[in-house]
Amino acid sequence: MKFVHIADVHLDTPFKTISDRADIGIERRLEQREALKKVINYIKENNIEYLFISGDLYDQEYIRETSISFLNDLFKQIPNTNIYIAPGNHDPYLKNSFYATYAWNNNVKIFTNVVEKVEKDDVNIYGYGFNSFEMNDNQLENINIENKDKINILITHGDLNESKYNPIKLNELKEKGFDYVALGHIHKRDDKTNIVYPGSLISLGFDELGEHGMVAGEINNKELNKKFIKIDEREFVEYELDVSNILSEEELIEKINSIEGENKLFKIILVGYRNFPININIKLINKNIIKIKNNTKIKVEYKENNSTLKGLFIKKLNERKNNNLIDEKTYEEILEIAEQALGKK
Ligand SMILES: [Mn+2]
Repeated sequence: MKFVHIADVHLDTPFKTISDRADIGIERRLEQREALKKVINYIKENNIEYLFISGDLYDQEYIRETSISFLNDLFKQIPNTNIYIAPGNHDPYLKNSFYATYAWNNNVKIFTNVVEKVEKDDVNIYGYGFNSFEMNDNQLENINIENKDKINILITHGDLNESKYNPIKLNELKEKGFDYVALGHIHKRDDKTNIVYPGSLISLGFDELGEHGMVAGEINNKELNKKFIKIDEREFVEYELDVSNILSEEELIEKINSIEGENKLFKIILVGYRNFPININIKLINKNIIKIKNNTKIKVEYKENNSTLKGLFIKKLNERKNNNLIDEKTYEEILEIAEQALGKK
């Protein structure tokens, strides 16, 4: 049997915090839809019999019916594929959720928080999911493989660490003896041979670096073969830029705009000592750079000195800082303003 396993699509998530640019949300949501189309095309082209979706398919808070229809129309395009969904903590099977109320195509099976077993010719598929935003206990005690001769698969959304999200102990899960466990929840890909997190289908931000996609697998005579297939065209990349030798805002903007990488979305982290106040207008920056973080420090080029106005000022300022009358950040801001007002020397 051949399957595709995806998780953590988070359809309709707003992508609000990943960028300084206002238009990144709609752009990324378009890419989310493209990613889903790619999954469906792969299934069509390779006659995949099973699609496992291990939760967080959408964000309950933001999902719109139009997006559910988009999804269901894709599912209609693969009528010979059995689709199994185990709801997660972001898309729980609530009474008023689209899982419960929408007229899904008949090849779609949505699990609830009660363990169910679906029997197919050579495969038994077990699944359960969330029916609220938290699940403190797992359902493993309610699952026992009945027929070891068949291929046995478990689909769920959960955490292999202690948490409020269906915590499962890895050794207890291994003892159950599934041929494949299709997990979701952890957005970073994690492959423990036959217990697999495919990771989020597309990256949701700079805490999800690297490639993102799906797992395509095949189990024959109880032997598992699988591969990761990259689906997300984009890759989030963090890039550190030392500004210590950059002397003007123009030069800094030129340096930032020279950072290139095909299909990469950059977060630029400015480090080192700045020679001028940094406050870049994102409109002047190339589009593949979506966030700029300023971690630079002010360069102090003068010392305490009783004979100059600046030296005296620094002495007083240091006294205040040492007595905890001003914090580090305020201290740096004052220094920067002082340098502009009183000159470099
Ligand atoms: Mn998730």
